[in-house]
Amino acid sequence: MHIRTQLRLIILLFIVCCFAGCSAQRKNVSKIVNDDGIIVGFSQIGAESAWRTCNTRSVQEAAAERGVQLVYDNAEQKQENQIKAMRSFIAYQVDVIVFVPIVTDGWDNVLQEARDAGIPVLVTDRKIHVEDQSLYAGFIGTDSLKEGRNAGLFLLEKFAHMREQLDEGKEYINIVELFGTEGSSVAIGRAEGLREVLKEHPEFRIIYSKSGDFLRSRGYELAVEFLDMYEDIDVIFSHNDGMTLGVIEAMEERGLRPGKDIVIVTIDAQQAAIDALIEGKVNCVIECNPKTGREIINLAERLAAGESIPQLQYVHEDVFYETDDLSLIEPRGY
Ligand code: GYE
Repeated sequence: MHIRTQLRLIILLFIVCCFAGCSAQRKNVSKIVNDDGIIVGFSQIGAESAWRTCNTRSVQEAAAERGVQLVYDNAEQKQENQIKAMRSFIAYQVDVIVFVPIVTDGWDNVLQEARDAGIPVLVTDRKIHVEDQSLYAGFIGTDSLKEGRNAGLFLLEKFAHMREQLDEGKEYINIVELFGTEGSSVAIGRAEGLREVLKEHPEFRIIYSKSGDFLRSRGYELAVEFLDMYEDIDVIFSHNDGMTLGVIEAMEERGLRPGKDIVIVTIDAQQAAIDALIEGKVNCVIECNPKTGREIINLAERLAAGESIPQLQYVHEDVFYETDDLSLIEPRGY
């Protein structure tokens, strides 16, 4: 290994230790060593769902494939840990920073520091709000507004068919929403997209909306709460499969039939959700694609080479309906 790279890696370990307050002790800082590939600092938010671990794996595998040295930090769901990690990447002078912003706000300063250090930043998965859009080179990830809209369109279709099954006197179609992480662009987008589509249809009303932080355990706890509170729930709109699986568990414990007694719409399309769709326990699964590693590393290499990249890139995503030929769905791998 070239003496210069060895020196940079030793300095890296030292600086990561200093900056992240020995976050290296947090088992999360890892690196892949090879000859002179570019060095990418990757700040991931955590491991809260099967989606997240698949996303991390996808980036790590793509980096290894391309001979890119990936300095990975898991912020354990804390923005301050992400900012610490990004400052350690800056101190070390990585070639590119890639980060998943856990929430939309609070990144202006550290992005300014990266720019002052001449390090391009790629935002992935979730979006940010910054005064100066040029503080980051580009975004690649999901179109959460579209995901929310697709959920709304499915409900319009579903209840158009169910209208006659609903009691004559039933005035409203009651929706319970399991919100993702507060302040995250994906939760905000999914919620907005649904409301945008349903605003012209006042018979649909959201009677309960709480954050389950994308966690299965929270999905379960909140289900116990809202099933106690309401007799007449028609729809559960869950911002991710992890929370949905918790809901299904709680419903079945009470002898309720998910997907039949209550219509369920969920987002991510991990294998367990597709299995639930096949079993009729959920009615619509909206894909959110975690396998963006190759695109991310490709964009990082272009940035390291001084190229510009598109400011906004959405990854391809499908919707899986209960009425589809579900045998055609490829194994999800997460
Ligand atoms: O839907 C959820 C994860 O940011 C798109 O975060 C991602 C979301 C995904 O926890 O499972």
